[in-house]
Amino acid sequence: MAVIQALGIASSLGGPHNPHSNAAELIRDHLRYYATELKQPQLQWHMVYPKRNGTKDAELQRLNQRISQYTHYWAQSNTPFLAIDGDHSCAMGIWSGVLQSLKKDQRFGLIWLDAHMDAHTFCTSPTQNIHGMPIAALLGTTDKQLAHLYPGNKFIKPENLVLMGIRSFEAQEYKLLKTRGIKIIFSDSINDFSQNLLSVAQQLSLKTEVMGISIDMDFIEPLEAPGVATPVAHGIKAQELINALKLIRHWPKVVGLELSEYYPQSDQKNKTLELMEKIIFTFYNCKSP
Ligand SMILES: [Mn+2]
Repeated sequence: MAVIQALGIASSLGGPHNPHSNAAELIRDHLRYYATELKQPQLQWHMVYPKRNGTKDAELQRLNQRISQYTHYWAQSNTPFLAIDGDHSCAMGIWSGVLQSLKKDQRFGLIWLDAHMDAHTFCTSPTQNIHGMPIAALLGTTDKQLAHLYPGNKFIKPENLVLMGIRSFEAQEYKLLKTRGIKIIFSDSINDFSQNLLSVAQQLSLKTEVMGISIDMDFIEPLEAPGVATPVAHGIKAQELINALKLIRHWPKVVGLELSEYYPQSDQKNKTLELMEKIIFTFYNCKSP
């Protein structure tokens, strides 16, 4: 199988806890152990570490700039990639890079699986945590402070973004998304996630040439994925996500997969770590260890 470019981002600068994240390193090391036995998936790892100087905003701005250079290059050369980051603020760099790589006739569709809307700005966020803002940034509906953190000047079109699994949000976020007509599938309206995801992917695929999937691990039921920074009850069952990913894993339009918000300190007996590995093995169609 083709080599998958894997980007590990050792940052949780945008979250409420420690700014360093060892999430990507843990996954990389576990996968390396299995990969020697199974020889799959063939992941070529690139690690990105935040540089420790300046303000948090300045660090995140530089970090997302660097992230976007990787994904820009991979998307431009149609090279599939996996990105693992400590918190969802890195999605700004990951998907901005893909947006910048688009040729004139190409459009980009993003499926965002998350318990939260991540559509705050500094003006509306009660916590000021930047991991709650990447959707607003990707849409280009920011305040000045958030705009400064976003690399590039290409934004996602509202009609090409779908949020699924939402069950925790503030009124201002809902308003921002609603006024732009963004499709939101709330967690409590999902009965058959595989069918829901398949139909979302099919619809997006009709109007876009390049697609991406971003999975915030808090999308999943917290009893099955406790290792997240901001758990919310009543998530999607892990097995439902695995089954659903099997339906879309070989779509040539899907250039990248992001796994975000793994917070090892809250994990229980590596439950979340092992689930992430299962997601990666499933998505890249390898035998699960
Ligand atoms: Mn998120």
